[in-house]
Amino acid sequence: MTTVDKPSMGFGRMHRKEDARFIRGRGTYVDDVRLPGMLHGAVLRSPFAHARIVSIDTRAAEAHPKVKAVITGKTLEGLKLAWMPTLSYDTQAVLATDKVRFQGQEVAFVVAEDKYSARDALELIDVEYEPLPAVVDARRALDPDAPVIRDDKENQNGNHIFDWTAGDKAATDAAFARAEVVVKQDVLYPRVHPAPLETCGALADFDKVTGKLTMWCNTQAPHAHRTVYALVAGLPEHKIRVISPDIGGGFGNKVPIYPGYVCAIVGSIVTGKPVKWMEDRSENLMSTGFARDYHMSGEVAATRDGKITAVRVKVIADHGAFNGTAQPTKYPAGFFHVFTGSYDLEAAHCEVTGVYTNKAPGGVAYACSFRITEAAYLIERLVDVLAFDLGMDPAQLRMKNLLRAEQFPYSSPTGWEYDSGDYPRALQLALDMVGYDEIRREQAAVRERWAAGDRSGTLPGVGISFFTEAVGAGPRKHMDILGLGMADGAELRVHPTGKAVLRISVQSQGQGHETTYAQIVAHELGIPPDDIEVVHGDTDQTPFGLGTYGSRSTPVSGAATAVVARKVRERARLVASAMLEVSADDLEWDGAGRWVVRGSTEQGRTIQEIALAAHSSLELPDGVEGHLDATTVYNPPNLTFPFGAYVCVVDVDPGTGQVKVRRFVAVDDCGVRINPTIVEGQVHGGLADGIGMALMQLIAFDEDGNCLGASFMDYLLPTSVECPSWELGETVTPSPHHPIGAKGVGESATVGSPAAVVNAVVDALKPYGVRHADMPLTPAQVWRVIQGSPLRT
Ligand code: MCN
Ligand code: CUM
Repeated sequence: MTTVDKPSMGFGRMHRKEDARFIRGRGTYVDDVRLPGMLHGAVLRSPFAHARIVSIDTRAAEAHPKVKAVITGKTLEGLKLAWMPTLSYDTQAVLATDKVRFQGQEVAFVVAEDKYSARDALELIDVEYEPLPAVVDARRALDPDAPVIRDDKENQNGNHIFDWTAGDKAATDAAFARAEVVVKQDVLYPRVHPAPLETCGALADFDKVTGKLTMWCNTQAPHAHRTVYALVAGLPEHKIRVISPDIGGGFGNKVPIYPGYVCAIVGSIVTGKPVKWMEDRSENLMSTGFARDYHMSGEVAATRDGKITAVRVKVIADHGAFNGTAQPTKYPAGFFHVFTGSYDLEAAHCEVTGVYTNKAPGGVAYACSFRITEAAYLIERLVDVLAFDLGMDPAQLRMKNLLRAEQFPYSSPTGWEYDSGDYPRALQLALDMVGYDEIRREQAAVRERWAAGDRSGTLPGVGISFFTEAVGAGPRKHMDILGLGMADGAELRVHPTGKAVLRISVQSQGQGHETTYAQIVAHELGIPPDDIEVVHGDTDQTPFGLGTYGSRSTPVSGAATAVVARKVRERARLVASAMLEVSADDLEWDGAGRWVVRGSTEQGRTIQEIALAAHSSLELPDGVEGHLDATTVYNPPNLTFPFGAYVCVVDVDPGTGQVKVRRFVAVDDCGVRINPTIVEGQVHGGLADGIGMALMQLIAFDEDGNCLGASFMDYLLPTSVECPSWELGETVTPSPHHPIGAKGVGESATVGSPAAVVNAVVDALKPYGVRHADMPLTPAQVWRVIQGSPLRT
């Protein structure tokens, strides 16, 4: 049994329905699925970051007694599948034919009776490579002498992918020309990786007799994948079924289509047997969708007393060897142009240049809300740099510049319309919760002691971050991916006994959709959440929609769910009017599951009674259909704009460079909370992400493009040891355009927290005159920063 705060209203704390199976080990992940006669695939990967393929000899592998097929780029060329489209209208090699363009790129695929034999046989494939110089530093990618990576493309201009701008350049330049103060800072958001605990994988089962392809795959976007398979492989779309079962974390890593998926499909077609492919940890870290890799240069114009007037930004975006990012077509830099953040500016402008490098493709992942991570980090770092230069308190500087409640809905200088917010209230709450003045007093005492020559102990630092997100992609007139509009369907059936089945197009990777979507229906219809089954992640069973990423599920599918439940409620009203023999206009919804006669609420019918009547022989008025089932497609009118105020307190040991996060206060506003426990879980996860990125995570490469550290020995995930006990607060500013006033929250804390941690560490190092330091602030990095500081003694 699950417990609910207010069972009749649906919203509130409730244990997750799906946990009943997860905590008993009864989840079904892709690797748990076993089909009769199933074979196993393994991918041979390039050891070089950039090399011409001279020859591939597969004879020894084919001779392995347990090997059923060896597939190379040549095999795929015959099927016109050697290249596939990416979600950004680029192409990506499924298996390399001409050259390899990043270390870990897919070169061949072996299908064998078991996975060990498949892996063994990889070593029997002999590939002759001719190494080429690699492009590793994105800032060098456009140099005239840089080797050209994508010589497969016609009319390709060096390693250039796109130039993109937003905002008003002339107005911004004018504001800078007038400015009393200008600060400038280069800020790197390094390459990091979402590293979901379950790696990517698929089980392809092509049935030659029916022509049907069933694809078990841990994808965040099953419907979009089905459509892309249909377009790429030429299979009819109704003959493709994508089943995305339980997923052990996605974080954007499971949005793209990876070569291994296509190889599994081809393997199944070639062998006539189901073929499973699961990557290992190193493959996941080396070759699948990474995150960030933005080289940003920001400038802030302000008055001497700290009123920010304009922001100007230039970015070199490293997209790796194939432009495989998943984001709405119109926005090659995602939603980076929300970089004006939470502040009231006169003007803003950004220029983003995307380049190819000899690294794995990707860029949009790791709870980024389409690059809002980069944007929020940049502006929050810049505001602290301004505070540093002006000698102002960073909390006061933010208070002075935050948008005020009466400015909403707010049109931003780069084209967004923020739906609702009360920013100063959230920041004040966070400052109160942390006891800001008290911590500053403690810090002042330490700094005094330090200045007097006693340098024992650690240096305390306080970092603030205020962020605004834009989530819920998106309005069809502005947003599509590969031409597919970003609306989502929902279907709701109510059985005769009043139990319901909700079918949604989004796919949970751990966010608890089976619970929260049931709660939305419960809220609208008064059917208890335990009586509502939520079906998701199977294209044969659910309506079309673009999937779960960009924290779009609640803003889009959550809205679709409320709307479809309201449709059912209206149908129920007509049936109730027949039951009660009163006009439908005389009925009102009591908010707790009953249609009642206006003015005499004891006369009414529960939704369960109405459901039974809707399936019975009760005579219904002309034009009223039986049953209560309904469907809908929701096209959001705008994005939702959640926001938050975070304060981090750290203690830095200047002797070792060690950073300890002492406290972390997070005030989030995601509008109406469907399930506060789940929201808090999402925030906890995102805060841990922030500590990971700020202090320990980096996918690094040497100058030849070798990936340094494709294992959890080098790529560190934060644990409870590194994380403090989170202190959460909330404000609730409902979204005015969302049917239940909810905004997305799944990525908020990942977006907002890195800046708070970095600002805190830089603040701690103020006695050394440190104004900025790039992530990750590992002990070595902190130590380097101190060594390079002007005030080191
Ligand atoms: N929710 C709520 N009230 C709100 C907003 C959300 O109760 N006002 C609930 C939702 O009903 C849902 C959860 O919080 O159960 C997250 O909702 P939402 O913000 O809509 O985000 P999505 O469901 O679209 O999830 C995507 C988001 C993304 S893009 C990444 S990346 C990320 C994240 O979710 N990946 C995750 N959180 C994750 N959490 C887990 N466990 N695993 C991942 O892979
Ligand atoms: Cu940018 S990671 Mo989430 O959108 O799946």
